[in-house]
Amino acid sequence: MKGPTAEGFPKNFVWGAATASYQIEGAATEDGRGPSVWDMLCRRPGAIWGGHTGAVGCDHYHRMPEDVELMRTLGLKGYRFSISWPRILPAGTGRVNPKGLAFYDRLVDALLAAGIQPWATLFHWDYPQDLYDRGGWLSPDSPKWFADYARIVVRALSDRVTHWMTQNEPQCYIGLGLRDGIHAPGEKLGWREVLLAAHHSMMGHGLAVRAIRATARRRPLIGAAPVGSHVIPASGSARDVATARRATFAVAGRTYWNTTWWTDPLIFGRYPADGLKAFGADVPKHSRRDLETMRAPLDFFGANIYQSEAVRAGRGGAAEPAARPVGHALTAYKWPVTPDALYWGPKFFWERYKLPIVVTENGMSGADWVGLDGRVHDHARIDYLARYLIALRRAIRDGVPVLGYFQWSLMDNFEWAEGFKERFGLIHVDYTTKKRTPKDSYEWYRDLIATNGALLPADPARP
Ligand code: IFM
Repeated sequence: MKGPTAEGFPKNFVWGAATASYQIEGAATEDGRGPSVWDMLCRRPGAIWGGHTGAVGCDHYHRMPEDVELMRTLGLKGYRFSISWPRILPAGTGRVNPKGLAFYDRLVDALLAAGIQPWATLFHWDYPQDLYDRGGWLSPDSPKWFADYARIVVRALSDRVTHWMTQNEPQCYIGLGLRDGIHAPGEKLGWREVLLAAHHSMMGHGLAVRAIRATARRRPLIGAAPVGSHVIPASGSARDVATARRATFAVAGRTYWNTTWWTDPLIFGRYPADGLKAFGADVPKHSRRDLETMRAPLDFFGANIYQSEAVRAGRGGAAEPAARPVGHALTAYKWPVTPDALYWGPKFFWERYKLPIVVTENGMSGADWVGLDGRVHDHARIDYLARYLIALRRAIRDGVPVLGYFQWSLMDNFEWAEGFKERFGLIHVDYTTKKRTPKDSYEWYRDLIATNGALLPADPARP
C-alpha cells in the first residue's frame, strides 16, 4: 500500500459501496434459481416486519445495467456484491445453473466497463434450502459443499474478479439464524449444535480459501467479512485503551457477539482460551486438523463496523461501561452513532491480526423519503459518513494500513427481519415503482470520492 496522501487517504484507496444478493436482487424464482432459507423464512407468518419478502426486492436482477450506471456516475472504485449460492447451484450441490452464472458474468463485465473493481462475497446468508434440509451447517459435509460451490464460481469469474470474500458475518447467520431464530433458517438450537455449525462454517471458509487459490486464473486477494462487538476506550488514557483492546478481543461469556471465536481460528488456527472456558463441554470435539483446515493465509481483514460500546478501566483494569449521555445520537434503527469505532476497530484489528484492513461495511439507516422537491435530503447520513470517515482517516494517519472502505449500502434494500423498514442506501428505492432516486448523500459521496477524501472537514476537537 502507498502511504497516505495529503488528504490522508492512500493513492489507490478503494472507495466503494456494498450490497448483498438476497437484499437487492429479487427474481427469486427466475432463471432456475433454487430456494434459499430466506425464501422459507419470509413465508413464516410474523417472521419479517410487515410480512415483507425479498422475492422481488429492488429488482436489481432486471435493473442491473441501470444500477451499474448509477455506480459509474457515483465514481465508485469498487463494488462489493454477493453471489447467490442457490442461483448458481439450485440444490446447493450438483447441477450448475448456467443462467445464474451468466447473471454475475454480465454484472462483472458491466462493472469493469464502468471502471469499477468487483469485490465478490461468496456467501451472504442466502443458504440453499436443499442443503439446509440435508443438515445445513450441522452436516460434516457442509465445509466441502461450500468449497465446491466456491470453486465453481471462481472458475467462472476469476479471469476478471480478483477480490474475494468467503463469508459475511457468521455471527449473524449462525447466531441470529440458529441460536436466536430471528434470521433464517429461524432455529433456536442449543449451544452444542450452534457451535458445531460455527465450527463447520469456519472449516468451510478455510477450504474455500484453498479452493480460490487453487482455481483462480488471476492472483486473488482474499478476506472474510466478520462483524463483532466493537469496544472503544472512553478516553485516550493508556489504561482505558488497554482495557478496550482486551474487551474487543474477549469472549465475554456464552455469547456469539464476539470477534475472536470467529476469527482467531481463521488466522491463528486456535479457538480463544476464554471462549473454550465459557462454552466448556459444548465446544465440538475437534482435531488439530480441523483447526488447520480453518486456518488459511488471508490477504486482508474485512471489518463490518457500525457501532461500538465505550469502556473505561475500572478496578484492576476490569472494563466498566461508560454510559452515553442522555440524548446521544441514534440512527433510525436506534443504533448509536459512534464514529470512533472506525478509528479503534481498524487499529485493534491491525495490531492483533497483522493484516491490511478493508472496511467491508459501514453506514446507517435513516428516515429517508422523497421530498416535495423530488429529492431525498438525508443530511444525517452525510454527517454520519463524514464523522466515521474522519475517524478512519485518523487511523490511516496513525499508520493503520486501510485498503478501502465500502459504504453500506449502495441502495435501500431488504433489511432481513426488519423487511424494508430500514433504509441504508445512498440511493432511495421506491419499492412499488422500483424507481431509484439518488439521495443527497450520493452526491456528497461522489464529490468525496472525486477528491480522494479531501472534502472531509478537519478532525473535530477531541476531549
Ligand atoms: O444489511 C446488513 C448486512 O446484510 C449485513 N451487515 C449489516 C447490514 C445492516 O444491518
